[in-house]
Amino acid sequence: MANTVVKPRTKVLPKTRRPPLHKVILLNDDYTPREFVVQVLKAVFRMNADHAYQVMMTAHQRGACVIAVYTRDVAETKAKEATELGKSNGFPLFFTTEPEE
Ligand code: TYC
Repeated sequence: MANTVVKPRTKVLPKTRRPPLHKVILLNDDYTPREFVVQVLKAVFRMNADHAYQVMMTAHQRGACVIAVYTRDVAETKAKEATELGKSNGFPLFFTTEPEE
């Protein structure tokens, strides 16, 4: 048989790795008004009033609170935007990011 077609025996698996996620963390401070923190959480992280209040109180009582996970770019952009909102209103409100383990 001159024209035998040989099928490859190895299966090609698709590469479906998801990008690593990064946490956005809200830090407590003694100066930013609670209501302002809630407004920022609603505006930048699209939280409803109840969730924003809970997250703000967790940071207030424990010192910090993980508020969401995103791809690195989105996490860093949102943390920066939220921190800038505080700064432009004269508050030391601070959001940071950290890769998820
Ligand atoms: N601790 C602030 C106050 O008592 C309120 C606050 C809560 C500030 C959470 C920052 O991440 C924060 N006015």
